[in-house]
Amino acid sequence: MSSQRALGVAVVGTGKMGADHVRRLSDVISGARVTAVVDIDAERAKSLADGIEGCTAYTDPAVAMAAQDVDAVLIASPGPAHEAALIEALRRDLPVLCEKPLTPDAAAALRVLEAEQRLGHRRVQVGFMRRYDADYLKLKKVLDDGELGRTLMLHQRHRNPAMPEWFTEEMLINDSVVHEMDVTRWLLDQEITAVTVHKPAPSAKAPAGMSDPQFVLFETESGALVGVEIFGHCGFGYQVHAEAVCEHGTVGIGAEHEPLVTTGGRWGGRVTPDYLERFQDAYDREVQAWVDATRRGEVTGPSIWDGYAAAAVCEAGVLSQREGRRVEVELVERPALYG
Ligand code: ISE
Repeated sequence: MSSQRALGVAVVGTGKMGADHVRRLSDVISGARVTAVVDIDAERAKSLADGIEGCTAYTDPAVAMAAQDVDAVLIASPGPAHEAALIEALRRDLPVLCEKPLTPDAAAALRVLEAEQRLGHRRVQVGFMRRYDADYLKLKKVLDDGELGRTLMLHQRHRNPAMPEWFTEEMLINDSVVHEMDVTRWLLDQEITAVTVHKPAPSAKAPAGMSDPQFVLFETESGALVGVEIFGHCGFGYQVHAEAVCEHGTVGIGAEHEPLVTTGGRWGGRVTPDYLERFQDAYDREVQAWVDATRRGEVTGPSIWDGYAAAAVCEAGVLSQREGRRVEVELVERPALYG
């Protein structure tokens, strides 16, 4: 592909996240255009494609990837559909941005990792968008600068106002805490070695069959302890906090994202309603970075190794959630391709 031509992107999956990426690629990102949208719901795909010049609707990702005007693939379908789409994209040596989770389990992630290794070069960026969030980048910089010394503990809070009715208890780990798994590995630059999930008395808002909130404890290679509160149905808004406790001080983000207003003898502010708004800038930066790197012929950002490592931690987390015990994380040896 000539670096002058806009990158033709096939967006696979047009649910909440996929539709938002279609809008982003069409209206916000430079250097790319949506040439294909893919959804098992043919009507949904068609109604999206109809609104975009030069865009074709498909129901089969493999057929879309074979189209002449498709240079790259953004996968935003549900997790269980990722493996087949990733394997097909890798077979065609197409650049991919794959939403998290890479795959629902570590075995599937390993199969994808092996497919990329057979190719001999990286092709896939995994959509851990918090790595592109301005607050998280500042937090990472303070830790990397080293003045605070070693990180001993991380406190993280991840609150959602409510989850869709199909959201399961396991998804609190696989779909939500997976972000804190990646953030922890990235901030501390090390692997998570064990997970223990604790369940306090549930909120009255917890749906049947789901203990909500939960407290997830990670142990890491250096002996750091990382606590994550995951609350799926807090009711009041979307909040994500992180605080690192280091040898010589602490550094935190996410306390208040919105302006603080004082009036009428009171002070306060708005809580962001959902992750699309809270992380809008991060998603924009992430997708722009992917498009720019792809047009330069490079692959940057979180790798399949990061997706695999998070999947292995998720697996340990779901087992701990089910059995109420500490579970160790097992990883294969890190291949040279991933540094
Ligand atoms: C959702 O799928 C996301 O990825 C959001 O970032 C996360 O906050 C939410 O809990 C997930 O369900």
